[in-house]
Amino acid sequence: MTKHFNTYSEPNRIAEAVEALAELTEPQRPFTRLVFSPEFSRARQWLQERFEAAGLECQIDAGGSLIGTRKAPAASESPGKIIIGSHVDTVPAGGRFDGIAGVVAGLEAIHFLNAQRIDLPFDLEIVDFLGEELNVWGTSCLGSRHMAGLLTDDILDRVDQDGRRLGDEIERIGGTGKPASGPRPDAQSILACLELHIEQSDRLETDQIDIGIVTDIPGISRYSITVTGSAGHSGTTRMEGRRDALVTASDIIMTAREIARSIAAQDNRHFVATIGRIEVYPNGAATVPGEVKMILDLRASNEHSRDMFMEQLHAASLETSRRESCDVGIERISEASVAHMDDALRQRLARSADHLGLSHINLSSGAGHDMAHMSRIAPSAMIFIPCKGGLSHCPEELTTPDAIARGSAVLIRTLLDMAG
Ligand code: HGY
Ligand code: MN
Ligand code: MN
Repeated sequence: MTKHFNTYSEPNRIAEAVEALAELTEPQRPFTRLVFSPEFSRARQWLQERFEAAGLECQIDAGGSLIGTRKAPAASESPGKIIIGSHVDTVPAGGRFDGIAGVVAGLEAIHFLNAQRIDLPFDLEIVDFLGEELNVWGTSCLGSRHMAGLLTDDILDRVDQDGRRLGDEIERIGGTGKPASGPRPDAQSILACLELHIEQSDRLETDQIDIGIVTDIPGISRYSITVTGSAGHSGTTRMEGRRDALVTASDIIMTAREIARSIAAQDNRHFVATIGRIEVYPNGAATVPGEVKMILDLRASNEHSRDMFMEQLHAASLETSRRESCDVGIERISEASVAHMDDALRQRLARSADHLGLSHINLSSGAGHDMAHMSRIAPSAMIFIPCKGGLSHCPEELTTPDAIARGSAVLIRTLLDMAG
């Protein structure tokens, strides 16, 4: 039986593109393509060749994102533009589909329009947003933040442990390395920003639903937590009176989990908190730990829950610090409010899925995405496709070419719908 979505998108071509990009990884740590890495540059080159072969005009914008544009016919009166984008950078030992599926879906739209010789009455931009994943400079979504005018000087001046300044790295791959003075100058003419992404959770797979239509992307806040005690000889420092920074940090980690559990249980919208990065100094087996640095990653659709969590964490940390005679410092690194996806675009996406006979549900995103920042400057929306077991940010991440083709067909139908 011909699958209706095959009219729009070709799973074999999708599989070939995904496999080609999967080759561009650190060989000893698949699948790893960190922003600014040699693998990343090779992926950019591969992408630019595919964009050009599909007739797109390519440029690297000021923020370092790769943009392939299919222009509206010259006769179109002040055409607006629609953006379809995602990202090809990965986390360390990540997957083959997080971000990549969305860029490949954008190319599928171009192939369909070219094959059908359809001219849209607006420009269509296919975008690989620079550095969507959290990086060593502590900031994710570099390209979309820049487009939204949110990539500031203090972020660009950050230097990693090898002395690489973020602004210089952006300049090295073709951006200006300078902060944007505001949203991209043509933001007013952006009719829509659309992104296809794997769900990175298991709701669609469990409920056997083809398409997720994203309602909102939780606000991501990140804090550094520093615990300072006294390093000492593990053999001679009596148990009484120790100022063990790691014991204190462990108490804070457990308390953070308890507070997050109780808030998540009361909040019917998305709330999670994770301490996933910890550094112990001097980290010697024969030394009582003197200092611990941790990163707290907090995701909340409801800002009241976020504020309540931080209030309770501060209070609990103060109590722990007194009991353990260690100092505890909590500093905010970044904060973003919840991003609501555009209602009218969500309805168009739902209509497109219906037209294609695809099942769909509304759901909130647990992960952060470029559309969170693009939604600050233009109507933005996302669709999710199922992924195996909801796994992501690991080599086992898996979805199928058919699932990407189904999602691509929804994007293509929506473009045709918007073209009238
Ligand atoms: O961290 C995130 O949520 C996304 O994968 N960058
Ligand atoms: Mn992603
Ligand atoms: Mn990711």
